[in-house]
Amino acid sequence: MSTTTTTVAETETALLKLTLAYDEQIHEQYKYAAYLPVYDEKTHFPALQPFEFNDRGLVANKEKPNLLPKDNPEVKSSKLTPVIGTEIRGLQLSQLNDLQKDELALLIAERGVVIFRDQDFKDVGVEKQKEFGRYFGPLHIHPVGAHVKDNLELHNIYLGPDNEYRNKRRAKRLTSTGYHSDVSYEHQPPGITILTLLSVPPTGGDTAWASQTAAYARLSPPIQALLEGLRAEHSGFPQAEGAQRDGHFVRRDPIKSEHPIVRVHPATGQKALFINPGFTKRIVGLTDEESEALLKLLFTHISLGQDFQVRVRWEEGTVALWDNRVTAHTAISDYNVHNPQEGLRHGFRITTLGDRPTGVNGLTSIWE
Ligand SMILES: O=C(O)CCC(=O)C(=O)O
Ligand SMILES: [Fe+2]
Repeated sequence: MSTTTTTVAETETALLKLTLAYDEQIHEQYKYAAYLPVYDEKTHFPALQPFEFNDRGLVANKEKPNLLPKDNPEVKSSKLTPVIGTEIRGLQLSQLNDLQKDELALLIAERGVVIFRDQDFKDVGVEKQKEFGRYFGPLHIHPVGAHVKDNLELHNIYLGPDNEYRNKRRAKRLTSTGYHSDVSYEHQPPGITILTLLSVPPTGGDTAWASQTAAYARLSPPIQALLEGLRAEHSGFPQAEGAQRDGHFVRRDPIKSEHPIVRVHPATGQKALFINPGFTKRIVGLTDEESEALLKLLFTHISLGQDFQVRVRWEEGTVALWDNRVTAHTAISDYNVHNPQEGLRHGFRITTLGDRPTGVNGLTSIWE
């Protein structure tokens, strides 16, 4: 990765140390240069504090007459698969009113992921983008990731010839894919994530989601019953240690949480598996061998279940919104960043924090 460190005068007394995670010369003419990845290497954040979460889906009209009116042929909604994923055309996220946003929150919870095509969202400016996200929950600031300059709530998605950070970290693996639920180690982990791509490669760079509701439902009743009584540990430590090893600044100290393995969604009441290969390390109360065997079974189940997954191809103007409580997802980094024909893939993620996970029979998340 070629990076430069610039010291920018923030105020007359404080200095902001900013590392650019891209090469300025490559992107001189780029329309979204202001969204390229940087690292603020000075601002340290305290631990996130508990907050009361109000799921917008709870007050939504289940029929969704405002979001998906039956008498408006302009608004086209279609299921991408029977199990997971809905695609919407003919609506602008940037113009939704509150009733529509409430119904959208419920739709995302029900369908796992909702794909909006032909959006102007990438051009409405950072303030409007953040305001839209905040409707669904407080915005998460990633503890280690690159972000958009002056906007730590905009987590950066960029792989290019001048930034191979993510590729390099996975160089020793057979595949770069890895299913996860965003920062699930947080005590109140994310509900809805909003991913906007600013540049889309002509082919490749899809994203895939797996339905954790379906993954749970497929399990046999004895295994479901076993898992419903258990919690698993989700850890932010390996991510922070990896970042530190690579010379990156850790802006919030890493934490762990013990979340119920079967989570009940507050708005739909549906049960979903809440473990993922990205951040779940062990099942609490089991021996190491039992925990490893059971997690291996579940991770394989999630990763191989093509019949409860959806893979989405990005288009110019696509925005994806998913519910981390009922899905796992993975980037598919199959394009060659050194081949200009394979193009540039760049975007930003707005991640909204959600409820303290609740499982079956009142089992809740705990932490030290
Ligand atoms: O780049 C992608 O397709 C997804 C990356 C990701 O995991 C995220 O934005 O949370
Ligand atoms: Fe993610």
